[in-house]
Amino acid sequence: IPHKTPKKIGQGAADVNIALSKYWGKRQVELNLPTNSSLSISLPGLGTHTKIQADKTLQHDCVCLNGKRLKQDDPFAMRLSKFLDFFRETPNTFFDIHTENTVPTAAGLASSASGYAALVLALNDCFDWQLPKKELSLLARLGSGSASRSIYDGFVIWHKGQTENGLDSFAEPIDAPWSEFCIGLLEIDLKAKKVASTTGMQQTVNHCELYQAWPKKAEQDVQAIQQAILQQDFSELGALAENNALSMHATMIATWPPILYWQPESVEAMHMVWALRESGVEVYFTMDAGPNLKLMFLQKDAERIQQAFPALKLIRPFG
Ligand code: 2P0
Repeated sequence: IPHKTPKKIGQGAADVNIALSKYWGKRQVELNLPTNSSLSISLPGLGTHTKIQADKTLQHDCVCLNGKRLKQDDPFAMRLSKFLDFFRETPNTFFDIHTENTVPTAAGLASSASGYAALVLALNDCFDWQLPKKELSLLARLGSGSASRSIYDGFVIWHKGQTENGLDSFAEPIDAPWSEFCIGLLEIDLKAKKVASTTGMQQTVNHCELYQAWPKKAEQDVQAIQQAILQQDFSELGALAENNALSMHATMIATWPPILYWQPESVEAMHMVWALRESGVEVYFTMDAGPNLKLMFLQKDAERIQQAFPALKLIRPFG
């Protein structure tokens, strides 16, 4: 990072993303280096907007989340301050941060992904670094792994990288807009999750025998899903993504103590998706570290799917 003095109020905005091939497990915790590559789709209009200003008169960082000033010992504020330690001009330069989420915080909709991506974009503006996106992605990764993917719109691959310093672990866009591709958000429960992703991942890596099989499968899925995107083969994409999500959840369930993010209503919704598919409507689901489902389908089937799930929030990533 070029050493520059912070100039002005910096601003940044980024969207959340949903992984079609998941990031689950770190080979190095401090730098958020993943055990496997992952592939996502960004959701326009759902995300985070952040403003940041360096202020030499402050005694500590001041964090406002959705208009509410957080206490210094709030876990969200502490995680943010730890990340900002990378960027202080002097150890006593603190920041005033205002961040607004248009997704519920910590409800399995990856607000940390859009949050750290927006923060890095705001820092880039504040310090006038003018960094290329690849480097912004790398910096966002240091805040939260999945944030590396939220630097871009559309389909995105985060390459796991191999080096110990992580300079080769960043995301890049896949240039393949697909106007018919739809995502539907099925909110089961928006309360904050009980097991944070970071904790869940480490518990799985350390206490699940099935996890051994995961990194190889994940790498194959990233490649196969990328092919399906490039060929616009929706059936292949949906099947691979649903299987990838269930395989990730299988490793969580098989860890000890077990981690099960699903609620009874999540399982009910899975059965409804499978029943719809059997009736000839092509719809697939994916799930993250929470009880909510994200459906994948094509625009031509949107009406049928909306009828089956009236509460569905429809998003057209390339609309
Ligand atoms: C993903 N998740 O690929 C996976 C699927 C959750 C399940 O990335 O510890 O908040 O900050 O690097 O990025 C959520 O994990 O974890 C996540 P940290 P992060 O979307």
